[in-house]
Amino acid sequence: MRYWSVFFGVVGLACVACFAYAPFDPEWWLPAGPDPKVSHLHSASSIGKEIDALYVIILWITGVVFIGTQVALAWAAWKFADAPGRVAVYFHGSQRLELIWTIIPAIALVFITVYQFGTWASVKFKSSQPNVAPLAEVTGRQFQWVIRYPGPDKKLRTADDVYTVNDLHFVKGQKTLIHLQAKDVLHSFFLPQLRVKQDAVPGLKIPVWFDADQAGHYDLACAELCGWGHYKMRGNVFVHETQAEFDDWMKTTAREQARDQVAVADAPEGK
Ligand SMILES: [Cu+2]
Repeated sequence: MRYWSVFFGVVGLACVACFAYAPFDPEWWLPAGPDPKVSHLHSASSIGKEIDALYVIILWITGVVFIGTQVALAWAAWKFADAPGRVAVYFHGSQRLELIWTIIPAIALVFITVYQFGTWASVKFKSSQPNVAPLAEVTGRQFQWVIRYPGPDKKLRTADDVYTVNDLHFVKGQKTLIHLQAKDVLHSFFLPQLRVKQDAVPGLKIPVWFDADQAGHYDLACAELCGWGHYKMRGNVFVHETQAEFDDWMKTTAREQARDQVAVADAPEGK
């Protein structure tokens, strides 16, 4: 019976075919920026390109191992298929084999740990944060992202603060810093096209920075299962082409916010 050998061989070939096809379709693997012509196979953020390069290295390592094990599996299933009169051989483990399959993965993991360290430092270390005033304070709560921008006075927690829910705005090409926090449980601030993922932890204010080299619409998501309404924490990121465009948006939003507050204050009792 050599069906299993054929089966494992075909599965291996199908996976290799997917692997070969992936570079030709930007939606297959890593999410790209809004303009597929510019961002084909590239994240739209400066740090995202470095992170993608790490993914590619890891894909090569795991790809080679996968193909190797798949070929070995198909070969063994073929060669040692059940045959009339053949008796199975019993043995009690092999120290040499166990050493080999412990040491090789350990070397691979240590290599990845050391190799990615520079990227990790440039994403997460305080010393690599851009030296700019925070754009906004982003608070995860069940089940929305509340985003609070300092108003014209550039100070947070004053009367002219501007709020949005699930909508984050910033300007193309600018290194942008936010302060991330959580009100109730753990959430995870996730910008897939920009390769940003950071847990929001109750009691902590965590600085997070990013940028985008294309204007347009991106996704904001919560990547931590935070309760029944987790799916509602899907938001939007709008990257403005220019600072002037961003300022216009901010002014309009502030005006609408002021109008709504007046409307609430003027509403008759009980409405
Ligand atoms: Cu959440």
